[in-house]
Amino acid sequence: MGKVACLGFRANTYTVGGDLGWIIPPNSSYYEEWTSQSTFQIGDSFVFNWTTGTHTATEVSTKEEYDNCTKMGLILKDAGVKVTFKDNDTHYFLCSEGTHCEQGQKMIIKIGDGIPPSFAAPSLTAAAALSALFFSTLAIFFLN
Ligand SMILES: [Cu+2]
Repeated sequence: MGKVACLGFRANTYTVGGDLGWIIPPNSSYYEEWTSQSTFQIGDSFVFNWTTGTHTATEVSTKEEYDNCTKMGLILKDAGVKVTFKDNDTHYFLCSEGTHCEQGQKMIIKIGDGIPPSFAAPSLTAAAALSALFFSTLAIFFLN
């Protein structure tokens, strides 16, 4: 019965870039187009494959670093490396070799709504504060 809880949840494994793999793409929007073909969910995995050249799957922290091709971050150097995401979040990947990123070897992976739980939490706190305010207002009403 343990697997019943998983009904309706199907994690997928994607090969980044499809048949092309993770290389300098033929056009700079290639990976943007590839990611736009799918909606990614928690539990999905991504395999970075390349058979020619030297590449990395480097995850940078911010959109700014991504836009600027900042080549510092979590660097995964092995072809065939598989990355699995466990939370909704937005991940920025680029290749840190030479000018590969500048030539379009970069990709944004959005899991779910792309908003990490740590950012979703404050809205829950705000809702709790709002209901506390509502109940205290109610209490004052009855006291009068
Ligand atoms: Cu590269």
